[in-house]
Order: sequence, then C-alpha cells, then structure tokens
Amino acid sequence: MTIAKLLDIKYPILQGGMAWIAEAGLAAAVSRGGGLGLIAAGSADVDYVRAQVRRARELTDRPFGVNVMLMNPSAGDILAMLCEEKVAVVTTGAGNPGKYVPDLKEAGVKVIPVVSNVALAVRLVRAGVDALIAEGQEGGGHIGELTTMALVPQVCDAVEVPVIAAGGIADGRGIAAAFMLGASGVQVGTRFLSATECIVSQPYKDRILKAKDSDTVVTGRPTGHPVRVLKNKFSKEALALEKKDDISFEEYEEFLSGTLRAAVVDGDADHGSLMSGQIAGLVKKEQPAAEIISEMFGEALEIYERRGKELSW
Ligand code: TUI
Repeated sequence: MTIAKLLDIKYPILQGGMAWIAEAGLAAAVSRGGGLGLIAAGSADVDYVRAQVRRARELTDRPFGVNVMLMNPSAGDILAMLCEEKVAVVTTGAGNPGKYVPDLKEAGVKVIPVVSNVALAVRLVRAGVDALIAEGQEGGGHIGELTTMALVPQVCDAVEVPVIAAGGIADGRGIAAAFMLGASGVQVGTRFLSATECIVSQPYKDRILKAKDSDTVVTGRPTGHPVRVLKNKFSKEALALEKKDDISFEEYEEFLSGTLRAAVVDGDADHGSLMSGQIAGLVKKEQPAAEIISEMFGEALEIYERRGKELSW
C-alpha cells in the first residue's frame, strides 16, 4: 500500500507537527496542496485542539491529521477527543503511543507515530500502527540519536508497514534519497516554516531564511530531552546552564518555559527557542505551501527520470 493511497493524498509528503506553529491554516494549505497537513497539539489543551480541527474542516475537504506530543499532560484527553471527532490521521511524537493505539484504530483513525530507533518501531507495529515516521537527528525540535541516513533503512528492514522519512529533507533531492533508503514518503517541517500560510513570527521566519548549514545546535542533551534549535542568545544561555553542575532539572525547565512561544508568537528571535532542522540552510524563500509541495515532488521526479539513467563513477 502506498502512502498516497493509505492517506488519500496526491503527494507522499506530510507536514511536520510543529508545536505553536502548525495550526489549522497551515494544515489546510498543505492538504489543499496535495500533501497531508497536520495540526500540532503541542502543549495545548483539548478545547484548543478541537477548535483547530473544526476550523481545518471549514478550510478544506481534503484529509488532514493532528500531531500529538505525548509529553503534554493532556495527551490522553486530546487523543480521546480526536477519536470522537474521527480525524483521518494522528501522528505522535516524544513518547510511546502504544496504549492509545486500540482506541484510535477502533475509531477508524490512522495512527502514524514518530520513532527514533528500531526497537520502538517494532513494538509499535506489533501494537497495530498503520505506518511509521522514522525521524533522524537532523530534524528540528525534540530529536533522537540516529541520523536519517542510518535510521531509515534499518527501520525499513525491521517492519512491514510503510515508513516515512523525516529529518533533513527540504527539497526533491531529499525525497529521492529517502525513497532510495526504502521510505514510502517524507515528513517535512523546516521548509514549511517558510510557507506564506505559516503563522510563525516574521523574525523567526527571517532567521530560517538566513540560516547556514552549521547554524543549528542541540540543547538539552543532559536533561534527556535534546532539542535542535537555531543558534542565538537563548541557545548560548541554555548550553551554558547545562554545563553548570548545580542547576536542578526544575530550574532548567523553568528557564525553557515559554521560550518557544516567545519565538513563534512574540517574535523574540534572540531570547526565544527557534526550533529548526539542519536543512534550514536550503530554505531560501517564502512560498505558498502548495508550491513547496509541487516543487519538491517535481524535483524528485526529475531526479528519478534523468539522473537514474546517468549513474556513473
Ligand atoms: O516530537 C518531536 N519533535 C518535537 S516535539 C516538540 S514540543 C517540545 N517543546 C519543548 C521541549 C521539548 C519538546 C518539539 N519538537 N519529534 C518526534 C520525535 N519523537 N522525536 C523523538 C521522538 C521520540 C522520543 C522518544 C519518540 C518516541 C520516544 O519514545 C520514548 C519511549 O517512551 O519509548
């Protein structure tokens, strides 16, 4: 079964579930453009997410999904509401959604968790998920240890369900490479930060558009929650704090609190957390989401049609 058939979409491109950023407007624009748009539940409550689902339904007849960040204390209630609303697809991040799979399947919701290693991938396939997103540490936000290049083929070999590659994919070359590794689709986050329909603050967007290859850094490694962000005053301070022996987990959490919102909503590009993948250096201009999708897929097809026959060494 192809991803496009499984999800009833035109292109095998899923939008990443970016907390505070991916709301109904972006999700609907991606779905109208032939991909699968996602509303990010992030750290929001049930009522916010329900309202976003209903808004997306007003904006598009195409299928869309909701990404549930499992560290959110309301994750269980949000998932129960998504069953009631019978959303087409749920993706999950930052945890193991195994215990929720039976109820989601019963409600007819397709379940596609993000995994960052083979062990969790195998467990979740046994639990009955429809597909998996294998996300490498090139991605933005909360990440695992393995790179996309190493993770994707190993997950593909370990499971029978379709695998969607994520982390470091922002153009047609990334799509073509992901398919060569055995993936059946891709998830794209950072490139959609530059979408015209993306509500992220202009200072955040501008930093993405100006970013170079080595402009991201991973904060939070000692806390067990590594998060990839663009380098700025916030990331410098975070790394300095992590090095101190006398800082408690609670103090560090307090320092992080509200920093993503500050970047996304308030436009504080110096003191906010600018979550971004390593591929930001490839994102050069603002474009409508539909154009991003058709351009990326067109490039991938061209690589298959032309370069596939030109392999030489
Ligand atoms: O979830 C993400 N990326 C995210 S979530 C997020 S919101 C946030 N805000 C502030 C601090 C931290 C997070 C921003 N970016 N990507 C998917 C992902 N999931 N990456 C890694 C994982 C993951 C980690 C552990 C998946 C499963 C897992 O399982 C642990 C277990 O219990 O087995």
